[in-house]
Amino acid sequence: MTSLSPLRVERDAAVTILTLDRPDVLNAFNESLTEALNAALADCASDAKTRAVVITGSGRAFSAGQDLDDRLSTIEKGGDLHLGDELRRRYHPAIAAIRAMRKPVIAAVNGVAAGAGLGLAIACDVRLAAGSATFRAAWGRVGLVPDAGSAFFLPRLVGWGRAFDMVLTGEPVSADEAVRIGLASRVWPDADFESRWRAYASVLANGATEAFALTKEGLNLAMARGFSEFLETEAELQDRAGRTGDYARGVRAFAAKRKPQFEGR
Ligand code: T3D
Repeated sequence: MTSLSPLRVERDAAVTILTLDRPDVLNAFNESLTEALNAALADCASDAKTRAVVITGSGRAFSAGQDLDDRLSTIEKGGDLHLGDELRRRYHPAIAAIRAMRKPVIAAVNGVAAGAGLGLAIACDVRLAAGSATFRAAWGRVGLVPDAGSAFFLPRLVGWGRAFDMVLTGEPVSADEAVRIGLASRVWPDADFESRWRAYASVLANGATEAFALTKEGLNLAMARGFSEFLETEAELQDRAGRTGDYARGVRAFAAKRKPQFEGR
């Protein structure tokens, strides 16, 4: 397997580790990162030697979601934004690949997971959190709707009311709180985090991989029926949100490091 920048791909015995590697922008997803992630997930699916996959981030973040600088430049040029198409082309294949992967996919959430970064984490089978990690349903702060499958998975993990609270306020959820509400399953101190997730992944990679695949198939059927149809609805909703003035106001405010003044449309 090759290492595709800006994604580091590492094999540790039967575990393949995918590290989102744009630390200067908190591993925000640009075109090449989503392309590399999709290619690496396809490799993991077809590689018989890979029996568990870990997704993590380099530096102090898991991922801050879509690269908003890329979106700002389109907005300032007066270009047409088709966020629904972006989701269909770049994010939905990754989320669908994780759900379809016939081996465990673990999110080792080493720092902040926001927007589509949170979506990626909650599409995984298990979330392991570093003590300093935070989970932010940040979409509302830039005038968007939850995406990368988040409106599907978040209420299933934390319940309807808590999901609404997270999405409407965008407030960070700490790692301890994430474990308490079922958003993550383990939290370990930052200093031990990497050794702990490596050990955890190794246990899963040495498990009954075919039985795990069948287990995942059953859980997908029990909890994720309707997921593919949902992704299309999500794309349509995000397309509409991406055409509002508030989205442009949100992205400009983020770039200027100030609070957005939304007008509600
Ligand atoms: O295709 C589509 O467009 C549709 C998909 C949309 C889904 C999305 O994911 S929309 C984006 C959702 N994400 C966000 O809104 C999060 C944006 N980031 C933040 O709110 C904050 O950065 C954090 C709360 C995550 C962390 O805050 P903090 O204070 O620890 O760090 P910071 O200073 O804000 O960020 C550090 C640097 O990373 C900074 O750059 P600088 O000033 O050092 O040059 C910042 O601009 C950059 N950065 C952080 N997030 C992004 C980013 N650059 C581009 N895009 C980002 N999402």
